[in-house]
Amino acid sequence: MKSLVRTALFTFAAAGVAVSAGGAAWSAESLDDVMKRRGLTQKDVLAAAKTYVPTGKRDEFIAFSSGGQSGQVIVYGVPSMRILKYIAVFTPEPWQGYGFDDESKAVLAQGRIHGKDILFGDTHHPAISETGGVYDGQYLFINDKNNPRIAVIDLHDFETKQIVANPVMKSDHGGAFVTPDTEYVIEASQYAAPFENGYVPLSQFNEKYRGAVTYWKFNREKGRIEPENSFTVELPPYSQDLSDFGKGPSDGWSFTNSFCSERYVGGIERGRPPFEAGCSQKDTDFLHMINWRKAAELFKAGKTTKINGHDVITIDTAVKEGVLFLIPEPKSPHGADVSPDGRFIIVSGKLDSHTWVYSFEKIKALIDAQDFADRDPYGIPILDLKKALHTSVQVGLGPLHTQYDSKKCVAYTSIYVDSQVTKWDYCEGKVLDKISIHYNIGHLMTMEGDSVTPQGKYLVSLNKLAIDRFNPVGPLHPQNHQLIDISGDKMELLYDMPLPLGEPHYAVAISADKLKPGIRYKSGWNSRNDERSKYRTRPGKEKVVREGNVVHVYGTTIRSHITPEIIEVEEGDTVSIHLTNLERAEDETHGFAIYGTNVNLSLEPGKTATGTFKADRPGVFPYYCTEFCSALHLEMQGYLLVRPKGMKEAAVEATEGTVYGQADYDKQHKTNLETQAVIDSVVAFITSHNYQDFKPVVALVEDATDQLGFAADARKKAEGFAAKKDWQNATLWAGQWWQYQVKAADIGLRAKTYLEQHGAKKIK
Ligand code: CUK
Ligand code: CUA
Repeated sequence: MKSLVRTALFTFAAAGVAVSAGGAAWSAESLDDVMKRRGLTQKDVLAAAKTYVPTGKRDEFIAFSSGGQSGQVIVYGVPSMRILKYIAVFTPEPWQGYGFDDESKAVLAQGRIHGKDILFGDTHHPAISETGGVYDGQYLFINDKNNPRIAVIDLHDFETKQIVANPVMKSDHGGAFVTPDTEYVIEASQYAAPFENGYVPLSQFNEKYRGAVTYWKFNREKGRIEPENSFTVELPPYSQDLSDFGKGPSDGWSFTNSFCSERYVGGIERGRPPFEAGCSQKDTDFLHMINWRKAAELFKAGKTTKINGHDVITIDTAVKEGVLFLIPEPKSPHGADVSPDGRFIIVSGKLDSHTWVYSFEKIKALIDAQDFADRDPYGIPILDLKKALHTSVQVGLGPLHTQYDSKKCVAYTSIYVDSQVTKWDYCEGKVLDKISIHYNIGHLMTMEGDSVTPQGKYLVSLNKLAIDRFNPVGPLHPQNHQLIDISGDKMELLYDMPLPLGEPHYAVAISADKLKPGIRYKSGWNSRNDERSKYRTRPGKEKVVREGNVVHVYGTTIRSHITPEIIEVEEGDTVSIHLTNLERAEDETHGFAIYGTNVNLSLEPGKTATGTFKADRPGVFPYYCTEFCSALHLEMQGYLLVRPKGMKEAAVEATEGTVYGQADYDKQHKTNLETQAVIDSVVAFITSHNYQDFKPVVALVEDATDQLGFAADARKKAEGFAAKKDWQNATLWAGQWWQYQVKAADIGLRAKTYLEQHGAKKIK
């Protein structure tokens, strides 16, 4: 056994040798050789050098991409395009225990529609919280188009905390976007539908079907949306689409476009021309402009109508109070993107080849002068397009979305039909550059491109098709995110990243140094409601409490055991297993899964999570830790025994598989003392160096100290039993003592290696 620790030491030493041998092999082949062997051009190598992030190094930006139909959010680094995480949002995700523990099930339950669990979401547009128009890296919001909902993700732990279901909409699209100080999150409906939940025939489309924009109030301190302080502005049934909030001079306003202001209702199966024909007849649709600050005052003044328990400002009130205006926009528009300085709103027409740049200054002057060209059938004032326009630019066929550069007046627009990105100047109204992408770009994103301070440098094109870009994997292709260098005058394509998780509509990216996620929870934390769990359990306080038919198990996990290791219940009981991970060490997550129950917990350091299920049949149900957490991970196990109904409780008494005597104890005891000598030598090395200057090592030393504390406890027990000549217990506890020693040694060696590799200095 001693040799195991020794072997570990030698393995580390041997690894050191292997690294330098590898270094020699590296230099044996020149860059030219590799380029020849792999058929790489100078340009390829340059692109590789611009995106490669060496091992141990990190990315400059972090992107949050919608996961489309997966209902998740994908997190990746830029420029390496390495995927870091899938955040579970609207869909169960077992690795994070999302939808498999009670705490996260409670979050998913908030997203029920008419009481029904909705375990799928069509995520579209993520938005990062802002302070003064600048990304602050605290929260992320994303909408679900199919079931109109908004989710709140806390970037302190990258977990979904809240889902709010829209009380009046039946679908959404124009969300999530935030006000410059994140007071509100916007959600605009897509397909017009009656606000009420009953049946309304399509013959009443114009009268009863409605569009809407909901302003969800966000409480930053609590990190939650407040539905009771949120309101909706009723809109005509125009198929509202993308939205954006104003900033700077346009702060206080929001903009939402639309694409079927014809209000056409199809019915191809009844011989009527389909939606697509009827929804693209007119040359223009409408950009909706809403004075949300004034609307918020109307809400506060009670000038709302309650629908489904939610406050709605009717079209009539909105018109009368002067908070709602329309302005024509090009055919079937898509995208409504406010410039970083807030002076312009850029809209593209999918069936037009122009981007249209509206001047907010002109819009405001027209509204102030009550200079309206017309009114729509619902009485909403319509502004004159020509009078409100700053310029329009021919950017290519099928322009969609626009993003901004750090360079003044420079914008990038995705060109769907031509499969291009067009770089252009929206002040001067001229095209600067074009680059082809593969294929059919939807959204595009620049670094911090939605904020008042875009960072430039990179652009990611989110493509709808991948066709021939990647190794084939069947008829369903991955999506393709292409990384483009925008630091120079000409755009340069750097990298293709396949995304195998649904259609990512939109993404946002933030400077990595603005994100400061924690590495552990306060002990006993319910991470989903951000409170100490009432089920938290301290070491030594594990217990089983029966409340009628419900058996509560208050347990703990720590390398490498789950307490309790044997749970006995009766058939028909409901079993609620609450586990607290006692670890403080970074990345020491334990999992917990139990046969045939659909329970899987992810217990990050400090977290308390609960798995509840009905023990509806007698039997034997092994459980274990699902994260490879330590050398004795496989031994991190236990048994749930479900006795047949009415059977008398059997004393939990195991027959010994192996019987130990004094010789076994003495042998183990000797090993432990030798192991201690090895540990002491590692400790001596660490403490004789300036380890306190290395944060990761300080954390490792803390962890090792914990383990040595447990070792001391186990030693006391072993020696206690030995004194009573109970060699069975003495030997087993001596074995446990050794387990803790091995863990301490493993951690100590990691610390030692780190110090050696990072040039720690010997101190006197
Ligand atoms: S959208 Cu425009 S390409 Cu934002 Cu749902 Cu997909
Ligand atoms: Cu804990 Cu494996």
